[in-house]
Amino acid sequence: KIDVTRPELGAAAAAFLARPHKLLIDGQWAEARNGATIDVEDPATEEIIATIQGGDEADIDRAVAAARRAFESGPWPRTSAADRSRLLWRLADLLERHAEELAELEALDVGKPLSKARTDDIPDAISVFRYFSGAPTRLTGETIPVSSAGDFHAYTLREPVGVVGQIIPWNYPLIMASWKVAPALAAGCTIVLKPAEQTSLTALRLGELALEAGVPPGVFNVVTGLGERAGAALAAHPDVDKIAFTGSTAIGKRIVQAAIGNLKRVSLELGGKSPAIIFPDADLDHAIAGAADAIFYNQGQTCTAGSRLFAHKSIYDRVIDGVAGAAGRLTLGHGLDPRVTLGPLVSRRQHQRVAGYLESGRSEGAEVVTGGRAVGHRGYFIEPTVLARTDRTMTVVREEIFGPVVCVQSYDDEDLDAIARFANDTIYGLRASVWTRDLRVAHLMARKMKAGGIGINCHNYAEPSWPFGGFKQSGWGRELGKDALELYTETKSVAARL
Ligand code: TXE
Repeated sequence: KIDVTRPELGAAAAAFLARPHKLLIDGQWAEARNGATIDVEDPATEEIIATIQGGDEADIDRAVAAARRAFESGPWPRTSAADRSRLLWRLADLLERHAEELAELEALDVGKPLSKARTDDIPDAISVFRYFSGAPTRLTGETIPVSSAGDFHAYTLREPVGVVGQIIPWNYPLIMASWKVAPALAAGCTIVLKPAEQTSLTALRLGELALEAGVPPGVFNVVTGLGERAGAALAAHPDVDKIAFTGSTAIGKRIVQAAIGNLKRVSLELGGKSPAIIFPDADLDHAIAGAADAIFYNQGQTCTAGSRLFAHKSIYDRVIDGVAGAAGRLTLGHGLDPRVTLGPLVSRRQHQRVAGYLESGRSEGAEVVTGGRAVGHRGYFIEPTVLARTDRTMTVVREEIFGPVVCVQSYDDEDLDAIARFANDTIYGLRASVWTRDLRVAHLMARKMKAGGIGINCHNYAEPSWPFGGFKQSGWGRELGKDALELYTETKSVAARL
């Protein structure tokens, strides 16, 4: 039985919820032109907690026009690097001042445990703004050696790419906003952000705080609305210079098609089916706890989630018992309840999708070691689930489930190439982790795995300075770190005859 009574919100979060939620366009709060609204649900209780605007093509048009004006004739791209830096730092300070309010809103909106929103989501987003506040003053071109050095002086400039559209998902709303907004602002771009329709609250609060920090009108616009309306319009818009997207691989492909019209720049951070590989020599207590956290963290709704677990035959039973034991120790309930360590999934749709995968795993012959069911009389809860005896032919092994469901496979090979081939057998390539005490094995496997991020004795690692992105169908480009600035700048080459 799951306790889904919603604990009281703090005064600041309650006050935010009670305010009207509008679109941020050109520094003003506006209603959607078509009058449409979207109800925002508490995924633990299915109650409506707020109503946001259902922006569409017309609102995207207005926001893009504002961003264009701000880019061409506003102060932002011409603001000194030092001032851009100061503003980003100030925004980070404001987020920090409102950290508890943001954590409560995030926990309520996504369903995630408040303890994690407090220690991870909000501080991580703040540190991304702090990291990129250092970027404007370090964003430099190069002097280029040329063959006729006496006659020519050649150099490059790094210029902002222009008006940027950013579409983000619902699993880490404020973190995803920070990964996209902070580097774009640092580079001098202007932005139209389209948050996920399920979880737009903290993006709207970020909009308020950006105005308070002094971001000029039109530089940061937030248009809430459905993906197929507002999102599609943004991706296709002829006056958007770049689109950055995080979400499903299926929609990522549609973004690419929509971007073709004006060949806007595209960066994509898409799905994953990431392997965690435990070697027999690993510190098993540590590896088992790590593998469990790799899948159950954020209810499994993490693009890097360790959803395929590989354990050597000699330790397979112990790994299964250990991960199932960790699943059994999780407490399901309302994210705002301090005892809760596993919240509901974000939406009815996601709940149905994951329940469908559980059904498919069972019918394809996977052994349900623990969990395996939707639970609770209301709310979108799924038991943390361990599926054993899975193999590469099963849908649950091939497709991203995006729920607290891990598929365990055993291997008996000693050959690292064979193990890597086994674990690389996926269309995705976002993350891979290897768990071993043997440095040679760890670093050789790091080279052999086809993934954009490798964890050695860790899995869902992220850090503002550490580039993040995927191989294969997990995406294009790298966010965070210096690489993120590549996404938001054009290199201009200048040659001068002397
Ligand atoms: O994602 P969508 P959904 C995966 C995960 C999950 C599945 C479905 O497997 O089960 O995707 O989730 C906007 N044009 N990931 O359906 O639809 C949408 O409004 C432009 C992995 O919620 O991809 C939202 O803002 N935009 C992922 C964003 O795209 C469109 C995180 C993501 O929604 C659009 C989320 C369109 N036609 C889901 N349609 C990760 N990489 O972490 C939707 N959107």
